[in-house]
Amino acid sequence: MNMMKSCGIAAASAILFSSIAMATTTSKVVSVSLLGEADQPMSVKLDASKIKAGPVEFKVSNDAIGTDHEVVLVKVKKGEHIMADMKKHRVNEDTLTSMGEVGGLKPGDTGTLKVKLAAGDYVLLCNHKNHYELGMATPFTVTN
Ligand SMILES: [Cu+2]
Repeated sequence: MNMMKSCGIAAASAILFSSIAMATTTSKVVSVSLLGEADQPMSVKLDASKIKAGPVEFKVSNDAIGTDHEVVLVKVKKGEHIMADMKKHRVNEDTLTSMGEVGGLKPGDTGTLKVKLAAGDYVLLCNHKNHYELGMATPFTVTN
């Protein structure tokens, strides 16, 4: 009887321990690939475009051959399209809700952006001159 009881406690504490361990390691990883050369189509490619709310780690890699890139994570309203400033050929970051960025990536460089995201719609974009207009943006959705 006593044996049974202590086994039960051991099992319960094992479950408790594993759920604590999980809580500290459940940061989801999303790979972000930045692609494109000057005057050619450019893109931000993700290995997951939808995740559940919580901590996220964006592992960003500039996979271009000879062009610097960056990535900015922006919170948007559902269905919102960010317009570029046609004179500056960039989006105006002052009017956007930035959640963070990995800037100044030379070709081959990598960087990480760690954030905690609530459910909603986001966009990952590169705001180097002309890059947004050349296609460097992709939607990202966080669900409950
Ligand atoms: Cu770029």
